[in-house]
Amino acid sequence: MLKTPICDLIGIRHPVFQGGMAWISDAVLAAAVSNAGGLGIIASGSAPAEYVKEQIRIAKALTDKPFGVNIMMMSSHVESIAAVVAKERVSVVTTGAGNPSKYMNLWVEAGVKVIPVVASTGLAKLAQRCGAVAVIAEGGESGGHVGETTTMALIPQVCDAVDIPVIAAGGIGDGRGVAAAFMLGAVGVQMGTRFLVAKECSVHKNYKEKIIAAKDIDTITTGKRTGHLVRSLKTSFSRDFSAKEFGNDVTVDELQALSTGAFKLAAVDGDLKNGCFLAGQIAGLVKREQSAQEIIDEIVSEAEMVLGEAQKWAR
Ligand code: TUI
Repeated sequence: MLKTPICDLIGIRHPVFQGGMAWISDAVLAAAVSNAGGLGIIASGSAPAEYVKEQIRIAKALTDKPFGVNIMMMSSHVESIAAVVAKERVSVVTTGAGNPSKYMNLWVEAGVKVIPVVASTGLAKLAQRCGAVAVIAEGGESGGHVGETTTMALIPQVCDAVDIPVIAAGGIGDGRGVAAAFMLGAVGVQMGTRFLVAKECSVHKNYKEKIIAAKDIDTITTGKRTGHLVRSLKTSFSRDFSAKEFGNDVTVDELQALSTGAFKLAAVDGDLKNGCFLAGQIAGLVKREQSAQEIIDEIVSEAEMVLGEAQKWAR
């Protein structure tokens, strides 16, 4: 049993969150993770509020356990989605890719527990001041939109900066990662890449196959010039994008246009040529498709073992 303050705070059995991955984390995956004792999270990505409302209703029908909704702050639908999660009184809202402080009052008053994803101590402190019950500190090893600081360096600094519980994300894919995160002061973990290959995850099979085939050095970050650093698998799309952004003959607007729609092409269509396959650096560790229950049970028992043996180094 891994029992930490985050378990009681949100009413979950295991301190394991499933990351909200745009176009990937739907109600079926979220409910499977919540039913397995973790915290399942529906991603809203760039979808409209009606989609999010429908997914919340489906998840409520599939599980009586707490689940969350992730809101991408750069979405053009952020206002209406913020209202939907308050109205539906979802247990937990996580936010990403921006500053959620404008909406914190609305959610806190609706009894929604807000857990922002942060990539710096500054945003972690701001989140705490605005009423966040915890923060997810995400290192640059993670997939998708990333900060520059690694999980190893970020977690202890965020833990020192705030009094609320810290969940670690970025580069965590098994029980060793969970144990390490706990040693850095975190009381829970969030994983995206590992849950992407869950049996209950409906992402295109090409995507799962690419994650399972990936090795340690198979991800790349692009987007330095557009200001949004994004980590994805090395593919013809990401190599081409990388070459273009280091050249001078393509404008920032043209780069932005190139990436529009590429996440969906990967997740929904499995488009190996034009898709952008977001994935964390831990993809190389992910070896097979398993049910959400198997993933959580395996990770928890590995972490228990590693943590149980840890004192052998300190006699
Ligand atoms: O948000 C993510 N991962 C994502 S979002 C996404 S969609 C996207 N589309 C186009 C460009 C970029 C992204 C794909 N993957 N993870 C959570 C996360 N949030 N990681 C880092 C941050 C973050 C970074 C800076 C949060 C806040 C922040 O500061 C904003 C501020 O105003 O201080």
